Amino acid sequence: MNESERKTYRATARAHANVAVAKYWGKRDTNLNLPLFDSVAFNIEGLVTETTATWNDDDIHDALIINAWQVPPHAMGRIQRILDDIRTRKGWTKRCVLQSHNNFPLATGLASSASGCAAAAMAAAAAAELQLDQNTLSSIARLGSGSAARSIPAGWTRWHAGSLSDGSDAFATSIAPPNHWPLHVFVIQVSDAPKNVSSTECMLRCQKSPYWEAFLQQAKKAADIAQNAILQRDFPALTAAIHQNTMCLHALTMTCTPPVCYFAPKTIEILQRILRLCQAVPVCCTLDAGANVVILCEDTACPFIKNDIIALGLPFIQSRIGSGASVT
Ligand code: 2P0
Repeated sequence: MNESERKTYRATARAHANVAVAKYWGKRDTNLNLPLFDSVAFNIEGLVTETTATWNDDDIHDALIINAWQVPPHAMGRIQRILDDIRTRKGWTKRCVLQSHNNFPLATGLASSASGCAAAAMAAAAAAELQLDQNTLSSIARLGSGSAARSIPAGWTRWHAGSLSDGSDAFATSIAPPNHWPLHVFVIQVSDAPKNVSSTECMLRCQKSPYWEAFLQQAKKAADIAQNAILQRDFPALTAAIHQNTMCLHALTMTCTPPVCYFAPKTIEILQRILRLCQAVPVCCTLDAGANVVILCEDTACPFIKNDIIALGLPFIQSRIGSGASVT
């Protein structure tokens, strides 16, 4: 082995969780995580995964350690697809150790798989000294978890469903930078328990719901509607779009077999309070596949959020629209 092959290939990257205002829910290809339609999301500055990737010739398996917990081999599938892609581009047989730290609970609908796979893709590619453009990195992150494609670009993002069977046109791009619209983001942690049905599994079940076709019709229009509201900084339009899209998604999960209800009692209490508040002040909310609630609001609504929502005493994070993934 020559000297250059012995050198350490290591890099660290960070990525933020993202939450969709027009949701991804359904795949045209399950292996490549290719979506059926476009989705639109924003990154959350305060929810971060930081990952260090080290490529070496000594290990016989790839490894992922999250917050000091070693992920068992049978659960490595998602991350394996990312590392296999990078290995193929390099023509390497090296293995990769990923050491990852999240500053928020895993698998609670806070998109830890999105920030995790985005940080892993960026760190592993940088450690391998690959010069990849943002679209390619977004496609590689997508192999681990569909929504991770949206944690690569900055601010408000759109994940293009694309039409090619190899997925090379199914990446996310930024539609507006973080400072385009200085909204506040509150993440209310209703539960830190892992969700009992994964998004991947629930998406599959939902395609047999009697409401699937109706959902699909709404979801295919949702990205354009949300993008227009964001570009025009039109809060009432964003509120209407995000609430309709969120409710359509959860109505759908509740009508699959067996049904999935991601709400906890406190989720409904917060939802009802926000639905009341939003008639008077610029605030709206959404939920992903979990019990936690993500609230967006303008400055003038912050005191109302503190009085009506934060007063419930649940753990929360107050943040802003986040930046894209970066090598640190
Ligand atoms: C989204 N979610 O747009 C939607 C809304 C949850 C609810 O993308 O199977 O973990 O790995 O591609 O990315 C969560 O799904 O699913 C998700 P896979 P992923 O954010």
